[in-house]
Amino acid sequence: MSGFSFGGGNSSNSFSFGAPSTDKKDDGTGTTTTSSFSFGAPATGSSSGGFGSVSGSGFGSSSNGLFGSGTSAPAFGSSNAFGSAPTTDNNKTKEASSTKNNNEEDTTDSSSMKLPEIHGKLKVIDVKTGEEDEEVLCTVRSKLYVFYKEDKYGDEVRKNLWKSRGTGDVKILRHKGTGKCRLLMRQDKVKKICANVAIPADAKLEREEGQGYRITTVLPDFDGTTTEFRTFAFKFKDDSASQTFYDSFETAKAHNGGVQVPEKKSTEPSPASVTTAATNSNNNNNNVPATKSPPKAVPTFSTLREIYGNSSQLQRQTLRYKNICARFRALYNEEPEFIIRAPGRANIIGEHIDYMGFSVMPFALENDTLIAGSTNASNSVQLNHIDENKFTPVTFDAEGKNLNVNVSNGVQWYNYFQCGYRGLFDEADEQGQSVAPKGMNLVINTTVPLGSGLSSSSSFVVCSFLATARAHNVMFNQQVVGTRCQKCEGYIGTMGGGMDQAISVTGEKGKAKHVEFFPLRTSDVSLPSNACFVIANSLAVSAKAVTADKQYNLRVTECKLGAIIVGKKIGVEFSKGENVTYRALAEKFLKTNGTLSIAQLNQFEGFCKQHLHSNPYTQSEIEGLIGGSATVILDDRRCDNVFNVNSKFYLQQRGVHVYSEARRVLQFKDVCANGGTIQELGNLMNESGASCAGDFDCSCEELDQITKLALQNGAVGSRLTGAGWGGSTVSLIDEKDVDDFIQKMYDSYYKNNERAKAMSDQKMYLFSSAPAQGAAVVEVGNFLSIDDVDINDLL
Ligand code: NG1
Repeated sequence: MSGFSFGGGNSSNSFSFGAPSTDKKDDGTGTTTTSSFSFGAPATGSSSGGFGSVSGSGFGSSSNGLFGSGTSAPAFGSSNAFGSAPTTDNNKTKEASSTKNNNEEDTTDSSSMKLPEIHGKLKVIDVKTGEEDEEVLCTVRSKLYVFYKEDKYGDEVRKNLWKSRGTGDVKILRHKGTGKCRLLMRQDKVKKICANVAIPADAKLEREEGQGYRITTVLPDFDGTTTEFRTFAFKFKDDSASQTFYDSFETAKAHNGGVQVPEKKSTEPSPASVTTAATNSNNNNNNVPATKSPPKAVPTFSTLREIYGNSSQLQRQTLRYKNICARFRALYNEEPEFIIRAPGRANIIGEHIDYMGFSVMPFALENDTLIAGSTNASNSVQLNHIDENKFTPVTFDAEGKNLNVNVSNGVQWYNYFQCGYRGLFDEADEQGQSVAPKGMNLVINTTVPLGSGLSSSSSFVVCSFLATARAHNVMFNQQVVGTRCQKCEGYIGTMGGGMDQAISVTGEKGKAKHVEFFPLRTSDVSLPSNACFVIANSLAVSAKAVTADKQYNLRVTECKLGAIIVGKKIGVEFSKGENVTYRALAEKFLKTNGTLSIAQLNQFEGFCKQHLHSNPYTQSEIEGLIGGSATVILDDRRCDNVFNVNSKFYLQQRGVHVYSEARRVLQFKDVCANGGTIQELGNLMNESGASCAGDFDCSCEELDQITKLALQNGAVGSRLTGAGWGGSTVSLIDEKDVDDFIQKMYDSYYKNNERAKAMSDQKMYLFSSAPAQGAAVVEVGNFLSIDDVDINDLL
């Protein structure tokens, strides 16, 4: 069994394991791979909570829930998907003979054991204890396999096979003292530790969706005498479980930062090639290797300057923070324990493709939601908004994961808070952390204009998640928060992707982000130095939660149906419960899970034109083509509502938009990476806008007018941003022209606009914005000591 070996005897390559255990010698025992097993773990929490039809008023722009629909994963069947699994009598004999040994091993106290030096190349481990000194980053049910290039059974030499190590709880543990993380899996049947491995900082997880939620990775495995890199495969019950594992693994890598995997010396085939022949070719068109940021912690700041810079806004922001503290004091007769802020966003390019799995390019705005809070001794969560005339105060029981986000009588403003609140408990639960719900006192304030397409809803959900987390003394990294908030915002009833929550959490000052999904990850985008963005709100309110059935959710549904039908034509099937996306369609067909190239996206745009007609489809035609009830196949109550109120479905146009827009995002990224001009970027934005207004039909008269005026007034590119049907535009301007541009836009659109006249603050509808800081905890103590502003000067 060759694998990877450690290079160089240099101690800088050393890394730490958790406690080694004597029972982890890899002999393939402890398991026979019979074809059935069940997952005892409770279902994840992302699915419950009603998705009633959405109506009513409230917090303007709405939300999402790509995974949140209670997707029931197909049960794990046989292990055949993993290629040749050992089911021979030989195996059974081995298992039987090893059981006693395993049980003995199980009683071994591993807490004082140390990993010995290995060939002088590794240091003695610094994680010297057992699980009691480690916090659990996640516990997920999994089936585990290890890849063998060669394995001998009697005279039989078998090559390239996966051996099962059984089913059990896989945990990622972080040592409380050293912060180092390891992965541990204990097999159910014989309670044997079947994996105990370090997680190097550059370990890679390969996800193989459509392969039974399988994740493969190469990790250093200590078998009692030697350490070798081995290829592991984890198979989870569904996407959600594999996502949880993925997120925690990435967190662990970040914690173990600085530990490098030595150079590989083996030519061991990739696990994908063994069983699926999938080649993860480098088909990313971007010549510059993307530097993916590892997941980071949500930052804590003690001064507002760190968040808002030295902008002219600093004084206003200071007053605003003082105001929220003063209100808190007046309401609850105490100081807040914390303040959380989470921003809205503008999307530069990549519209209506996040929920189809494709990457987008947004940036965080300075406009944000604030929540000041503390815990209370009662069992009630008290919500007060600064603008209490518009947002009536509300109190609800601290029910944690049992809270039902009830939107059956229309979406109410506080439902968004409840999404984030519930999301925190869902996440903790899924990660195996028990968090007892506490009562909370809270005050909310926002400067993200509602219904403006700038994601006021997600900034509120993210802020609520973090406030609840902070109050309960738990915290997750940015990637986990972004991913979870995408899911939990789905309790509102719209089927959104994860763009808004992702950028609200990961935003950084001065940086636009290329955001990719499944799993969520971001990389920085360097824009040309003269690029400047101006946000112009059409002032046509885009209340997406209210109109979801006829607009946002209809589009998501049209895309899913188009993907199923094109799939039927080209021989790609989706299974029940699978998240149907245009990206998954292409990846299944191409047998890849890498970034799709521009050529591949063009190919699939062509498939949409070829296999879908441009006339609208009816429900019955669709059902004839997909071979059954659309509502049953899509398996999502929110789609049922779509079918109840729509009779025409424009599948070709939506598919063409999605693939062409995904392509434009890659082109935009390439232009930035190659030092291109703002005019080139502007052209792509204009094409995107035309595709949104045309093929995707998500514009409106006001948005069309404003983009036209923007181009006349000096923008090099202008398009609607966010979901559309109202809301805002984003325009790209040469920095030197910005003041002139804003003046011209004011004169040509807002000066005589009645809605604008009714608003005192131009910054709520027309403003330039550089990429701003993402969500953060603000140290209240420091803030409260600021006395140099008069509280009577409040905003
Ligand atoms: P807004 O405009 O914030 O409602 C929505 C979705 C995004 C994305 C865009 C269109 C939510 C919370 N946000 O944004 O995920 O799909 O539309 O690109 O649903």
